[in-house]
Amino acid sequence: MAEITNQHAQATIALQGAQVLSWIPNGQQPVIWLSDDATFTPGKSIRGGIPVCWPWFGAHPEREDYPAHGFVRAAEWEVIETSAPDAGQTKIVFRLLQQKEHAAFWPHSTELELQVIVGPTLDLNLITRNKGTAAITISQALHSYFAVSDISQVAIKGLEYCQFIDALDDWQRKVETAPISIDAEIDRIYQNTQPTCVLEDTGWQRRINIETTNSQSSVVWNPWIDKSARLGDMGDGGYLNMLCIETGNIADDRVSIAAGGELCLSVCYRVQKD
Ligand code: TA6
Repeated sequence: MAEITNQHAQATIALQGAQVLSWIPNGQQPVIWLSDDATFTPGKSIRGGIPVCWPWFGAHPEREDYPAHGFVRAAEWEVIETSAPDAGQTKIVFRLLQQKEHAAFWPHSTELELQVIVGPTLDLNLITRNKGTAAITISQALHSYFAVSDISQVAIKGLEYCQFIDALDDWQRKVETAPISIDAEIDRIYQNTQPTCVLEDTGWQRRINIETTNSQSSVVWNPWIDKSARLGDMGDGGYLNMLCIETGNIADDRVSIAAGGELCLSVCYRVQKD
């Protein structure tokens, strides 16, 4: 783990998956949720934090035997840079360690880097470099688990009027009509999203502003009771204190990167106290 403490915040990041596990701005409630029952088993994704889903989101389009959400969240990454850009922030840069077995899933020459900047905001830049001679197409997401006071006291604003794919209703396409409140299992892939949305938490009297770059798709997920039981690592009542709002390039928004090209998917989390 990389443990970061600076004048603004604390953060913990696992080298496996370059997975942010916690970000706590000083004097505030945690922003990122980690399951009480999370397991730290090499090669197994950790429940909570910000898993990196790459180079496919969800099930692989052709091979159902390939790991869900790609292979990098359970792979080893290395730290290639640390610095203190300014104003007491801390920057740490991870690169995916190339391993032979990856070629079976992904026979392309690519480089994957995650830049994490910890400060008054939390900033992530996921950079894909296509080192090959042909274009590649990927889908991806920063699968963020947010900590909430109580799931009945939150609402998501900024996805109204967006089309979404309902993973719980035969992948049907529907249109969002209002701010989103959660009172049951939800699993939706929003398309053509705006660069920003907000998670309002009246219980903790705060808003988490989610500002994105190069992303037109967001996923909203809460497993609720039955799915939590099936997953087995959500912790007792964990679904009451977490909500995933994931920033990505998914479904219609999957992206093609030209030979020699690169793409940077970015997100910035900014907490505003009411
Ligand atoms: O992002 C939502 C989702 O795709 C859900 O369908 C659910 O499966 C979740 O990801 C967690 O996936 P995981 O493979 O971590 O159990």
